[in-house]
Amino acid sequence: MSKYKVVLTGTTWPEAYEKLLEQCEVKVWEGPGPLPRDQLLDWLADAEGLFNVGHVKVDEELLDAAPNLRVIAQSSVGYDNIDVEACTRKGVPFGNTPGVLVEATADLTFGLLLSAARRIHEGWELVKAGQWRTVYGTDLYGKTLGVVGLGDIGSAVARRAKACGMNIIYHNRTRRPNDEQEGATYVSFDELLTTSDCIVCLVPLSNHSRGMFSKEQFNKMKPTAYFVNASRGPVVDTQALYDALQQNKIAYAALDVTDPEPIPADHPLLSLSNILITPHIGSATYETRNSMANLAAENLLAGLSGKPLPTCVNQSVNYK
Ligand code: 8YV
Repeated sequence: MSKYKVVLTGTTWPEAYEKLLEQCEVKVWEGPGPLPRDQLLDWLADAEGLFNVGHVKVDEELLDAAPNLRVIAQSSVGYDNIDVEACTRKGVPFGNTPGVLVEATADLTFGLLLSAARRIHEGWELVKAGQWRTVYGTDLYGKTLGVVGLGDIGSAVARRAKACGMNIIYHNRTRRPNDEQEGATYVSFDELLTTSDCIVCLVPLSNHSRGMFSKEQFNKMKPTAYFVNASRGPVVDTQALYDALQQNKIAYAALDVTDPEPIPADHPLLSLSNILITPHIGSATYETRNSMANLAAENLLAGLSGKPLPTCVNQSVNYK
């Protein structure tokens, strides 16, 4: 039986790659840098599957350049880079990787909050500089955590916060049915902004959420507030965040995602002392990334053989 023609926009984990090689003839971009768009479109001319390792933009242009494409798999839970409606219209199922990255991303998100609150990273920098002195932070115990986007990852963060004695409130576009059992109280966005001691943003990037944290929102927060973003950079107006931190409208920010991303070393945010930034490592553990790649490979191979994807975003799609 001839092998499926598949394009990988970057290298993936060995276990997943071996799975793909069993059934696929692959073209894989090994760098340097991101796969050039014209090269990708050329490779897609006869491709049946696309394994999207980075967040390559999948739009009408790409789909039109890939007439034989039968499935797209991406190793991420977020898919703001994918025109899902166009994929559905073109009969191309798209699979992401929810579920497998929840605990790792929640660990990193809560770790950012804890490091910011207790200045863990500042303490380490002082020790390295030969300055053995106290760095004061703030208690999380007894404080109110406001989760914006209480989904699977948000719930896992709330679980961690509850274990640290925090009170949990949240705001979603729609209330979660079992929120009280999770010990999370649904409030309006405004009430969350004005009453939270710590705010964690975990909403997917969409036309609704883009720029949802801007000057107006930061001005409503407590001047002692800690703000954490582990969703997507463009959910936050970067200039408004810089101004809020620089003017002490809020106490501290901890980000795993930025806009722009990657954030350049000379960006004004990096000149501030009340911020901590990590390079989009929410799901970056060996175990979790391997699981994500394996799930993405399962999605790809299912789509190539005309079977339902284990985690399909556009389940209404009529396969080609
Ligand atoms: C990245 C993420 O995708 O899953 C997501 O939506 O943002 C992260 O897990 C991961 O870093 C792979 O690029």
